[in-house]
Amino acid sequence: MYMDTSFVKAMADRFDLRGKVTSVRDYGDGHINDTFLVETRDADGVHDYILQRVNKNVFTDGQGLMQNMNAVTNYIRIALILSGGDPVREVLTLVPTREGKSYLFDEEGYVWRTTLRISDVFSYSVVVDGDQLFETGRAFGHFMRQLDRFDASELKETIPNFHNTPKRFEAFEKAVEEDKMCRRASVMPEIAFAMQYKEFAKTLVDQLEKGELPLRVTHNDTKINNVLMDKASGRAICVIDLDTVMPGLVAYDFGDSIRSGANPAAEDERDLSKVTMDFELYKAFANGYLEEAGSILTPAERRSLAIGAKMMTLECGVRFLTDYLEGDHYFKIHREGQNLDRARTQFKMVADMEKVWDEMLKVVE
Ligand code: ADP
Ligand code: GN1
Ligand code: MG
Repeated sequence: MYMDTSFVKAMADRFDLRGKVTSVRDYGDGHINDTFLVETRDADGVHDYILQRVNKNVFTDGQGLMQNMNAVTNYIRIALILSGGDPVREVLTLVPTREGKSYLFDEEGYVWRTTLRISDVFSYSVVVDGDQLFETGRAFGHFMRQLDRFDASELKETIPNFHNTPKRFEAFEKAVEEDKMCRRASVMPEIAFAMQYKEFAKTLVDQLEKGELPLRVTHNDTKINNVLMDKASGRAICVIDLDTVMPGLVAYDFGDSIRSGANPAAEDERDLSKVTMDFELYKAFANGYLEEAGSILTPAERRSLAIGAKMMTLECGVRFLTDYLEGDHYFKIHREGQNLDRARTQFKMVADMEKVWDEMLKVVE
């Protein structure tokens, strides 16, 4: 989304940054928020910050969201200090506004916030080998364990029913029925593919309702680019994008990383012959995740990880297709048909998972 540079600079100026703002530029490739890299300068040199405008259509309770982010980052920071970790590089640090608040609202009601930019890092949008995904798995497993004793009742549900897959199907069926953009006829095979999974979609929420799976504090948006990696060592150092940290199932976190990481092609790749669910990458992620979090999971939760992989991939495909049918108002697009291409890659991965389903279960059990 285009935003006037002088406006973004003025927003940056409202935070208590070191020195004078010298530049702002678009940053990152998230589908939801608007992210900017801000550079400032003072007598000590150049300083970098990450400024974000939170998407108010997606996150309707900006205040609750920022309370969550404050609570979670403060909790992790204390744990890092007590355990000899690095509280500057291993957790996000919110920079206060000039009035001492941790965020501000602009005139249109958008939340703006600033974090210290963690330096000398990179993130993967696709991985090329298992070691990279093992590291990502370790990072998200570690994050879940860090929050194991965090009081979940402190957290607002920033997006209600975020991973309630049956509800996602309801929204999908409504979009199919309404066909606002007259796109339905062109996506009949994709609609049919998704509809085969309507029963399966209930699996995790049913298990949760029956008490077979525990609610924990989970990240819920464990796309692989939400882990920052240290340039020097290649090791994962910080989990970011904390807007959806709330009570959830471990299957969601495990699953969304497989969705985004076990495919060696891009999320919007048009050549589906390049898109696969790479079983070696799946195993690598599972090994990293379980190394960190395995000891606290119940047997039912372990089994649920594979289900989560299929569920999150299916759910995300359904969400992309819903958005395509509704006119692309949720996920940012950079070209026509991008959400449809995204849906197709997800469904291709689900189809691939069916071929190795028993092996997928075995790895996590
Ligand atoms: P979105 O919700 O839109 O995905 P993110 O919070 O993930 O937004 O931020 C977008 C990108 O900006 C990330 O993928 C990461 O590359 C970068 N980023 C965000 N915060 C920081 C930070 N504090 N330090 C360094 N890079 C960051
Ligand atoms: C969005 O913000 P980002 O790009 O990390 C979305 C996720 C999807 C993902 C698909 C709040 O994540 O749920 O899995 O796109 N985040 C939200 O790429 O809806
Ligand atoms: Mg992100």
